[in-house]
Amino acid sequence: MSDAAFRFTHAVTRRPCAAITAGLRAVDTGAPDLAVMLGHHADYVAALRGTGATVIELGPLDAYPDSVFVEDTALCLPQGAVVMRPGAPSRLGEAAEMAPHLEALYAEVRRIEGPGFIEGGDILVTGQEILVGRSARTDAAGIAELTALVTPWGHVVREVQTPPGVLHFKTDCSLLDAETILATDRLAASGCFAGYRVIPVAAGEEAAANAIRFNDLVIMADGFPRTAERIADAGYAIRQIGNSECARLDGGMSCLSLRFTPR
Ligand code: CIR
Repeated sequence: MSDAAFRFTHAVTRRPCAAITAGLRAVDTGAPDLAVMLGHHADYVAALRGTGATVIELGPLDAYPDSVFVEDTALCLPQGAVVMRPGAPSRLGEAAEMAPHLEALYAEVRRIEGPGFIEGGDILVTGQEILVGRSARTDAAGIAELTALVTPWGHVVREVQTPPGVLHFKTDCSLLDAETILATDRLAASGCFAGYRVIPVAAGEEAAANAIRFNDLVIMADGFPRTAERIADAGYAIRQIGNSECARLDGGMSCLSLRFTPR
């Protein structure tokens, strides 16, 4: 089992833009408040930096309302990065915006050229494999193209299913360590985590499942006390960050960064 799945020297984030009020959402609960979101975002970046990592903060991109959710634009592996092809038409251009930043950090950057689609939120890299959930944003052709790109780097890709009505695979799960996954019951019930230790989020706290393990910290959204207690009881150090505004746009802790150790 390798710690490479959660020990990182670098992260990339992007500050939310004024157009965030037009971000995609499944259910409209009102526009996010940019000032509040900026505060949460600053706390998030500080938590990443506090683990000793270098955090590259990119500037706001008003042409792309959802551009704060950088995770969907790329998959960053030790051997190289793969620029995604988002399935949301309004987000397609975000991937091209990210590519030069990755090229500055990595010797090798590959691209999903299509016709398939794939978003980083559907990809969970564990200590042993890469799980990719088929969803409304990620299709079989996108997964096949990713598989062809990363298999030569020694990775094993396994296609799984994002639950119907759930935005991304990682909306419902997170890696806590190389063999431990935090997951909702609805996702774990599919059997896709056989062979892993699963810590279930508490009933009614499904939105807590989108967390990240980043170096010594589990960074999770605040407001989920029973799930936080379960994670702490399992021995992990937790940092809780406000997520009220990103949650209005179906975003959470994983969406806000690319996390990696370039070779
Ligand atoms: C979207 O619908 O694309 C954004 N509003 C939220 C993206 C969240 N990203 C993620 O889960 N990786």
